[in-house]
Amino acid sequence: MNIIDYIKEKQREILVGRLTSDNFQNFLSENSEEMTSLLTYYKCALMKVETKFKILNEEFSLVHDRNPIESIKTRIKKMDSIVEKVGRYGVPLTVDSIEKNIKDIAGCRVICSFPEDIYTLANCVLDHDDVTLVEIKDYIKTPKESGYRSLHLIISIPIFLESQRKDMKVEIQFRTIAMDFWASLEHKLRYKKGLPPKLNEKLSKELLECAQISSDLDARMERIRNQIMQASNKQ
Ligand code: 0O2
Repeated sequence: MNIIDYIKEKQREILVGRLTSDNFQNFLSENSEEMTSLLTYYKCALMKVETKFKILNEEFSLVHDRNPIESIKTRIKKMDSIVEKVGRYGVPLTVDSIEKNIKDIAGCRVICSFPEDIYTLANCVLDHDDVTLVEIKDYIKTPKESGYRSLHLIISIPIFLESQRKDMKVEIQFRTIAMDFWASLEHKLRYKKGLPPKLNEKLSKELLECAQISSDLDARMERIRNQIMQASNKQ
């Protein structure tokens, strides 16, 4: 970790500590019911999104005789991460502001077999008439400085409650197995405290190289897959 990242990390820790200790405690005790409802709505939206991908996977299996999805993981963002983002974005710590400004409270990670599957599935889900695209970040076409690769979509999807409709935002991260393998290890390093800065820098560089190697491997495996498919179509 370089000195600027180190300072940013410390500022973040102080900010989270400050928010967690005073404002945050008050906020939670005054809004626990509303926050619980909001998080439940996100959970419902996640259930809908996960089902969409399960259906698409089944249909692919039926029509194309293969499953493009290796696994699906869902999560609701932890309260301290929500508060950290509220602080970092400098937005008010209120339930409405959290719902408006923090777009990744509900997260769905779709792990695909091949890079092409990512775009096929993303386009399929965006074609659904109950899905609205809010934001797209393509870290596959333009990887992050760290080497991170993934396609992030923020979508809005309605949930129908007893007497109202609510449009909820869900972040979908599409990755291949190789991208996910890389991101998990890099995530561990990023949150590993107390590593000497020089070692951290060396490992970050090495991980950047690994990101390129795994991207090359993804492309190579996809080429092999395409050749197998072409050959079996000719038979
Ligand atoms: P959590 O709750 O642990 O999942 P931000 O830049 O944070 O203000 P945004 O749009 O959320 O706003 O950022 P970004 O970078 O588009 O997406 C954040 C999420 O992508 C992260 O979640 C990670 O899951 C993943 N991610 C982004 N960059 C990296 C990276 O360099 N390495 C790894 N391993 N994952 C990355 P959080 O924020 O960790 O939250």
